[in-house]
Amino acid sequence: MDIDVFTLFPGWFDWFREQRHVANALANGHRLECVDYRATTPLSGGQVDDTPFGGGAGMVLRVDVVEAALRARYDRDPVDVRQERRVVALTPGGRLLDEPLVRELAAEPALTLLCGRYEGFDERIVEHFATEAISIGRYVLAGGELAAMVLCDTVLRKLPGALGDERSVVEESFSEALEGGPEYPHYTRPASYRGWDVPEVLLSGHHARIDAWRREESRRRGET
Ligand code: 6GU
Repeated sequence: MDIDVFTLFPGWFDWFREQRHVANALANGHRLECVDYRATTPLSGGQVDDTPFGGGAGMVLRVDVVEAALRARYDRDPVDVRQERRVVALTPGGRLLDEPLVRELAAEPALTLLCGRYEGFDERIVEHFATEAISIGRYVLAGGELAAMVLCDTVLRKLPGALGDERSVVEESFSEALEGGPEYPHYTRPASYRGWDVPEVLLSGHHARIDAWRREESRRRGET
């Protein structure tokens, strides 16, 4: 997987890249690189945003600034970059990121993530340079950076070798093994704590019963 993140705050990703599953993925040959919109802005003084036409609060990321950054990175018209890789604009109103979408993205060879700031993107960026708009939830973040990290986190942990134990990816919340349901509850030692006992079946060593119990718990959690 080859991920390029376009952002005004590349430094935010330094911490993210050091986290173990991310670091593992990078050590295994996957790539996560940041591109700073400011490095290639055609405007003076490092300007990247502007006031909205029609008035209103906040600033809007400019289409010419994003074009310059994409051109510098891919050496072609950004309108054509979309033919070769998925270009995701991170915006609160986009398609909600869920497990099926994560699986879809994890199967791609390359992703480009565009982070907006302030009030967001000039709509022409989303319309002409992106293949899609994605949101991580129905609330507004100050910018797309945290959403990009959430997306990278979920995608990178799907890749072989990112987690210590491949089973964690197969049988986790919302996976097909659990028929799309949430994960079953987990317990570890001590088996009894303040009178709160671990369900007896988990201590039984009876794998078929344990499996059945977990599937039932996952199904029940999915009902609410
Ligand atoms: Cl992708 N961006 C911003 N700015 N806010 C969000 C979001 C994205 N997803 C949820 N809230």
